[in-house]
Amino acid sequence: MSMTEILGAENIKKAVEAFAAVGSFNHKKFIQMIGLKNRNLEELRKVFHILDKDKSGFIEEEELRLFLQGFSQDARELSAQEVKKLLGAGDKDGDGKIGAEEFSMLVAES
Ligand SMILES: [Ca+2]
Repeated sequence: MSMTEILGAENIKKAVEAFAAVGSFNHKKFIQMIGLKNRNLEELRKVFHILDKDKSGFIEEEELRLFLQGFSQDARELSAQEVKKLLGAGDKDGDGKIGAEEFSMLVAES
């Protein structure tokens, strides 16, 4: 299942366009706009697995850089500072990456 099947192409387009400017990314607003909060756990897991490109079970820094592209291929990359902020918000146990549980928490907090 693809991101557009889970979240809808229109939602994704709007959310990605809203944060097109470098440095403007706000994960809470993005998660709200893209409708992630309204998804069930199974759908959240699918989204997580798409973002976890190498299927390591974690979203690492490199994958966070490509976070927006996980939703839309032509989206921009996140800046180093945006990655740092997103990681800081999502990495609850401080291991430098975001696991599936942490991803669910990040969505729940948004
Ligand atoms: Ca990974």
